[in-house]
Amino acid sequence: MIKDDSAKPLSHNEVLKEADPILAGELASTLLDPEADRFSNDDGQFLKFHGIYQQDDRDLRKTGKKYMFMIRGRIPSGILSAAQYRVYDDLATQYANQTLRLTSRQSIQFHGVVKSGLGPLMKSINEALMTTLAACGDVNRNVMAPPTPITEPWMQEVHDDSQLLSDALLPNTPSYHAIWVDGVQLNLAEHQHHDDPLYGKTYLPRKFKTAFAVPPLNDVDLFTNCLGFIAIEENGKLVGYNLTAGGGLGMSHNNPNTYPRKADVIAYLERHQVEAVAKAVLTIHRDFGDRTDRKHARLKYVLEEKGVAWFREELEKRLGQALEDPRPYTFERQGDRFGWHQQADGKSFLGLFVETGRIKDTDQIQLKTAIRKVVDTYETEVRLTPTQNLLLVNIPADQIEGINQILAAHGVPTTHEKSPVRGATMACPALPTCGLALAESERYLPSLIDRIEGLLQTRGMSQEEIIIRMTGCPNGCARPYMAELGFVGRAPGKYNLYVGGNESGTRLNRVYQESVKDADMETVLGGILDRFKDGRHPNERFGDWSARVLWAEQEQTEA
Ligand code: SRM
Ligand code: SF4
Repeated sequence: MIKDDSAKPLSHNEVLKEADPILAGELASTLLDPEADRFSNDDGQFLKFHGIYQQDDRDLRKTGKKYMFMIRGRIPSGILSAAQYRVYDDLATQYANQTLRLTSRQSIQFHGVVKSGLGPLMKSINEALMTTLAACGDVNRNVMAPPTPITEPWMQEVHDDSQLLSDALLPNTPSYHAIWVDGVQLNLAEHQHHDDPLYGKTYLPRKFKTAFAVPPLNDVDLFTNCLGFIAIEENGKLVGYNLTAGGGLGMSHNNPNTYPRKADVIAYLERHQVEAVAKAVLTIHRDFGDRTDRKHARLKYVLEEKGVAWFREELEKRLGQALEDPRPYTFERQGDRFGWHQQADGKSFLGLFVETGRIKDTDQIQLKTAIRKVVDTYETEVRLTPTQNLLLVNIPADQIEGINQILAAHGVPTTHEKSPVRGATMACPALPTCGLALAESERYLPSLIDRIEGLLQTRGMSQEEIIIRMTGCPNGCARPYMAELGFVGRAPGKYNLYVGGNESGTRLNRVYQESVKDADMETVLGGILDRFKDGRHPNERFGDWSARVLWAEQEQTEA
């Protein structure tokens, strides 16, 4: 049953958007005020639409709040030319904390930018003809598409379609350019009636996420998106897509009205219908999403409560035509390919593992310097993956040796020397930047993986790949609910343990044990791995074994 929202008041964010449809707030005047180290809380909500989060360093909270900003780029399909990568790298060095944070949606975040650096950083991104507009906020976010270089000519068309949607679903507020490029505070009275042709005055009830996938690879985690397109190829041609809708992962502990949800496969559409279908799905969210409760405002709840049949009927009504039923497809795996690989055009690409997505220099590995040197020397195109890794692509044979030398000189492995289990990890940033974190994630996972590697080694399973993802709270930013083994922060040093996701990213996992303490990880995980080793079928993956054995046990206990 859909909730009857008529009697409930609109959420505060709705009131803000209604009052200021150009999303300008007092941003430009606060930006120009040298005395202000932060924006008001309400302006903080507008900042998000511009790709900016107001944060404070949580390590320093005991001595008072030190405000800083996180800026997220909008990088469709994660593709960056050498020149564009150079801009991000320079800005990270000049204004952020000397690191680039690759995100789980093929983008880059800057962390630790102080207010005096915010204006120059934003201006530089725009001057380089890039943007942060709609990287966050109640709009369509960065559109994802497979980053691996194409193996068939038709796959380029999937990229073209993802780029088309990325542009077609952008909001058209005049304030972004005015504030960050011209440094001007727009007069709200003159723009009070601004009405975005797609989003209307109040935009969407909540964030909206879009991805394209090319089977059998599900490297974009398609079913976690609000809107998804599964490429359907016939006789070497892209003929159309299966449409998916209603995926999303965010939930809150102890609130059963919130939950991760896998998208439904709704219908088949022809290629020329992509934009119309995307806009119809987006406007269904716009018109039916819950604007009274932001925890219940995602499109997934509309799908869950009104049903797939209702959704398809509403979609077809908006399109003015019926759609075909979905066509057959199969996903087999997710994740990235590390090391050197040949492309279809004879050139090569190199997949680099970036632990927890953080490109930085350490004493042992100078990853940031090394990538920059490769990009400067060879003008190499960079691609960001949905699993927080990086590909260097379109490399002619005569550059391979030189690239290997640069990377080796900076301690960066070019073959995948990390263990398979480490290569299949993701962690969200959590502390100290994320205001919502309940526990560590990015700073904790690498050492936990050391311990898990130890557990696997003593059991003779060091070549075992287990997809492991961790987040510092239940919002699900590193998509832990699709992992074979997921850790979700509950409190400092305590994590809910999830098991049972699969290699193809088509199955949500389930909670296995709550509030596992850091000190108990070896005992709990060691116990599970012992049982996995003894009870698995030949070549059975950890996630499949967990779903077969551990879920069945849970179901028996609950019965
Ligand atoms: Fe996320 C909020 C980081 C992908 C679900 N996410 C946040 C914020 C902005 C915290 C906040 O609101 O104050 C985090 C900033 C932390 C920091 O310090 O940088 C944050 N999310 C991230 C990133 C950087 C995680 C990463 O490890 O890469 C990802 C940026 C992607 C991008 O480039 O756009 C990121 N977030 C996701 C994903 C995964 C995805 O989209 O594929 C999800 C789960 C899928 C989904 O949307 O359901 C996700 N983030 C959330 C939620 C829960 C939303 C919900 O429906 O309840 C929040 C909380 C919120 O929006 O209120 C959130
Ligand atoms: Fe922050 Fe939670 Fe997202 Fe991690 S999952 S970045 S802790 S909101």
